[in-house]
Amino acid sequence: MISKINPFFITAALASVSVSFYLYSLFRKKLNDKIPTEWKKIGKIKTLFVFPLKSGHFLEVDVAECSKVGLKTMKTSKNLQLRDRSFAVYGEKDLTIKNGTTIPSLVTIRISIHDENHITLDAPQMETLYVRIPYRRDDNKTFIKTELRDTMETIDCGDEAARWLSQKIKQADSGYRLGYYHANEPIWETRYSKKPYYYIFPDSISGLYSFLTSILLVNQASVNDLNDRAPVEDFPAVIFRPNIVVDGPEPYDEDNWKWIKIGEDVILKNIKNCTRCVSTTIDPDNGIRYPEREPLRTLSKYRLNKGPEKAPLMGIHLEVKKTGLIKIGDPILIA
Ligand SMILES: *[C@@H]1O[C@H](CO)[C@@H](O)[C@H](O)[C@H]1NC(C)=O
Ligand SMILES: *[C@@H]1O[C@H](CO)[C@@H](O)[C@H](O)[C@H]1NC(C)=O
Ligand SMILES: CC(=O)N[C@H]1CO[C@H](CO)[C@@H](O)[C@@H]1O
Repeated sequence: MISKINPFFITAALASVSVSFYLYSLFRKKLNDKIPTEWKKIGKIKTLFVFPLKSGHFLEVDVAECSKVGLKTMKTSKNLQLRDRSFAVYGEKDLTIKNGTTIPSLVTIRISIHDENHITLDAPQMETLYVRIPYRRDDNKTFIKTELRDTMETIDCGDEAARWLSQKIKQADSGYRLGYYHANEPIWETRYSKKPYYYIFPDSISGLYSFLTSILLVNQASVNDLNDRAPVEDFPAVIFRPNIVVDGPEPYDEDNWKWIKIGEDVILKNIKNCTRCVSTTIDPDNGIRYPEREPLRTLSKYRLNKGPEKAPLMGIHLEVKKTGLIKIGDPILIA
């Protein structure tokens, strides 16, 4: 009986089943992605941070533009805007992006605006350096390796910046270089992830040289709860390197928010909880590690992730679904 069935028939049936299944899963995905219409107010924006340099010092702002690739400082008379994690230090030889885990002193390096073509590099015990923002047409592109992705383009900022950074980091004339991501014309090369549990995340969620998504949000109540449990010090929320700090809800409420709306325009989607590493144990004012691996040690005692990554959790990674301006005091709504 079976042998009488035309094999073409079987193939066609199988193909139509898989096509329907594929369409169904696309539909499911679309459903999950539908922006809700009912919102509940849970708090307001307490602080906003931009980190122009990956793992570098923070810039506290009152207002920011929330773009697809993260926060951007407002246009001033100097006509230059700084984007979150648009600069990164990379190794001259290994062409690998550096972070606070291996170089804690990065946290003391400040990037600010000098004029419309120049940024300022500042750090304790260092003379201020003015660096021209390199143009992409300078034909000075390099590919650097990042934590989760194979390669990303960077535009090198020149030898003077490289010497200054190498002096600051290891009192040498070379070794480290400054890279810049020209996000006004984003170019996502091979930004796929090397870790299986990040593999499903598309390019559209990514920030520039940020670890994963374009926005990290931290709830002040969760930081307060951690401080209540920690044996010493009052750790500031900024050590978790958030872009948005929320004032209002109960500790760890943020774990369950699916969608976040800020003010009238900006809509963000919760992508994943944030697993924390030792770069959260560095004092942002001097780059010195807090004693006893705190506050990570305390956090590990009660907030260890049960997922594939064994690390304590603080904050959530967000994708920007709708862009716009955000400012301190703006209401935060969730769905
Ligand atoms: C920091 O850099 C180290 C060494 O390259 C890497 O193993 C680690 O995953 C990075 N961590 C983060 C959070 O970027
Ligand atoms: C964090 O996310 C992981 C999946 O990556 C999940 O297994 C875990 O339950 C989440 N933890 C909390 C507290 O939401
Ligand atoms: C003008 C400029 O920034 N030139 C730099 C381009 O990048 C290389 C290294 O990748 C540097 O050596 C140049 O100084």
